[in-house]
Amino acid sequence: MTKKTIADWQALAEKELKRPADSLVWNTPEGIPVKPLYTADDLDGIGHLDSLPGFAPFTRGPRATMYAGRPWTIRQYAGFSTAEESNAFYRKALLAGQQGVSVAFDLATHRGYDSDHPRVEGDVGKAGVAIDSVEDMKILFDGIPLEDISVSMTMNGAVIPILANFIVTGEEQGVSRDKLSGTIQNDILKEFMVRNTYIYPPEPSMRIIADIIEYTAKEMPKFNSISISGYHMQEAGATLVQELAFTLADGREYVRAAIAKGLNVDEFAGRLSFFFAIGMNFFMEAAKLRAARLLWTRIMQEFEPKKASSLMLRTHCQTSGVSLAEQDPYNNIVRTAFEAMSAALGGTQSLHTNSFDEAIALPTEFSARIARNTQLILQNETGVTKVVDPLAGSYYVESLTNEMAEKAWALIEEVESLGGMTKAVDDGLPKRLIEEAATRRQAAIDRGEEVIVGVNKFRLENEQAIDILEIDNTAVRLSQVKRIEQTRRQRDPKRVEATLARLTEIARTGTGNLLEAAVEAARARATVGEISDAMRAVFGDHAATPEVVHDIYGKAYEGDPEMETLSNRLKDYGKAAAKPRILIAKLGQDGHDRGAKVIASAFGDIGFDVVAGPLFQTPEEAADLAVESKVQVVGMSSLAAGHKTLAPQLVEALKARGANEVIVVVGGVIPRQDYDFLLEHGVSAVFGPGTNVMDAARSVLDLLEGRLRNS
Ligand code: MLC
Ligand code: 5AD
Repeated sequence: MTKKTIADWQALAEKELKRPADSLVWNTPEGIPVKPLYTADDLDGIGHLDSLPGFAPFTRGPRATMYAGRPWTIRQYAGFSTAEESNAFYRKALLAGQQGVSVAFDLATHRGYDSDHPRVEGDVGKAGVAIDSVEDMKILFDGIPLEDISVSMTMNGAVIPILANFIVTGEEQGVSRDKLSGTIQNDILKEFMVRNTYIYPPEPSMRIIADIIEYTAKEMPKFNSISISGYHMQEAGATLVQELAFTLADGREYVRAAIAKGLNVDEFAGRLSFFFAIGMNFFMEAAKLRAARLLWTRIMQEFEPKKASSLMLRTHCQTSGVSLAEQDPYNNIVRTAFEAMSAALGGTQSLHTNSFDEAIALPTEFSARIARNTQLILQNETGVTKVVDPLAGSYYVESLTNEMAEKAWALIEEVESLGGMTKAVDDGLPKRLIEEAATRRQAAIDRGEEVIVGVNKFRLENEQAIDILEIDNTAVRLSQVKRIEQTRRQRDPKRVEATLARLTEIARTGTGNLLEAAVEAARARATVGEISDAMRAVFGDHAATPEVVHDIYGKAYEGDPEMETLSNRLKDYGKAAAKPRILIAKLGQDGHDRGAKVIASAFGDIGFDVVAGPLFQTPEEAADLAVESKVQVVGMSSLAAGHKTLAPQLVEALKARGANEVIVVVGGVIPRQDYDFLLEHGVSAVFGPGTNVMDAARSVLDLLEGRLRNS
């Protein structure tokens, strides 16, 4: 047989297809043209191919034996309601095969408010567990031996009081801080970009990070000082290249901050860790992790470390929340299993698999069991743990690894040319690029170009509601308030005052370590809110101005008759009444604003006047803004489960201002079980997850036209 060439293949392919083979090229959102065929030729010139696991640049994994020696940690992120309830959940999960703990705090805690603060009424205990002081933290870890179980805490805003509480909890459990193992997220740059649970402005926030790196480097050798996170970028709509590039650029910035603090790179670099999302682009996600390790080594070499571990990227991964759907939710089990497999093939060190009810609510015991078992089955039944980096040498995956690395490196260089990530964040470049990508993707989904099974194709005629976890947040808040009051009664007020004063002083002068001072305050039973306020007094609060991208959604629909009809209807309405104006409102401490941003930018392109409200408003503040800006509609976006408290309050606040005619609609993560409640409390329409934005715009216009006819 004569050896066949690519030209032979192409000829055969075109015969099969009856069109050019090039028409099979898939242009991914990353701008990577994925070809239908990869061959040995695609490996020409790729430098990393002969590397081995355990050795720099670690493309094939940070450990020599990887999962053959020790499988990744099954670390499910969880937390809800009170410390007692979350503790019971962790203990059961550990008995059932989970290997590490990962704490989800509620949004009040994230933003440094005690549960009795008036701004957090809708948030306490909702999206995570409420923690106000060491007393709560001790309950959270009761019966969980902190010398054996590693604990991850997702905390960025109130990172100083939370880590201080954890250290004191360890002490009081008899585990000194040098024995505590785990990870604190402590990654503020991505909060400014996408996750929004910041408290202070960027500069003092960077100092907090450097102080934590310094303290943990000296005092807590087993603790990972940071979890540099791209996860939330992908959730917010970033492409995989953007996620990879901005995350590594953030990492570089933190290294610089720690070095500027006087640390030697080898003192802390081995305890930096990472966190990526794993979405549905199966091979590209695995390639992303391989490329991440390769590029991190390249970045760290600049700092000339002596230890190999300083060059090593270790990461946690979580399957993608945005890839999951409310519709036909059992499909999510399948999606998550594929994503988990991809994370394993990419060589993650630790993994969270999402529950199938993700798009609707927090996991129930049942959905959490399936999510955990997905990993147990992968580890115990599929054989993926037996071989290190099984995708190595694949023409496709090696090319992807190389291409991802090259594309991400170009973006990292662009960030460098702006002066590094803090400057780039300040300039708004990453946020803007991510929002553009998010809006583009929404349009592709709404237009059916990107298929989501059960959502925009193969949709069920009748959806059945599933059982979900409901949290009575009034009860949680009242029990938290009771414990805060008890703690305040039992502590020595002078000691509290003195430790807080010292913390403020260290914040003011810039000398001394903030975490070290906060540990003293936590020992004295100062609360999370009080410790946060002691620094707020010097650092102030960070407030971001919402910006909305234009002409991305509209461009995707250019010339589309659906868009023309809707725009014309809007124009007609504008002639009969005022131009339709909508306030997109975010209430409470819910900082998940991808949905709000996408809606604001799409509605703007469709022809609404859009007022993009700031984050973290109270219902009263949003009502004031609605009245001042003379909107006819308020669209409240809720992703953190506060809607049953906050939406009725918004309706009442509008009424109290005589703005009864303003239509209130609610969109976001709203379980079907809550629709009637909201409609009975003055909400005119509810748009759940997966709503087509054009449909939502039509519904809002229907409501406006209906109101006009009845007026
Ligand atoms: C590992 N080890 C091995 C080995 N593999 N030893 C011998 N042979 C092998 N093959 C050793 C390691 O060196 C280490 O010891 C120990 O075993 C544990 O392994 P690890 O790989 O370090 O795993 P782990 O402890 O789980 O740490 C993983 C991590 C860490 C480094 C990525 O940072 C982590 O757990 N991160 C989790 C972050 C997280 O859960 N975040 C949730 C975010 S949710 P030693 O002594 O070297 O340490 C979120 C959502 C939201 O953010 O927005 O709210
Ligand atoms: N419990 C479990 N998972 C959670 N997530 C967020 N909060 C919790 C919680 N309290 C997960 C979801 C979400 C991602 C940010 O983290 O998967 O998409």
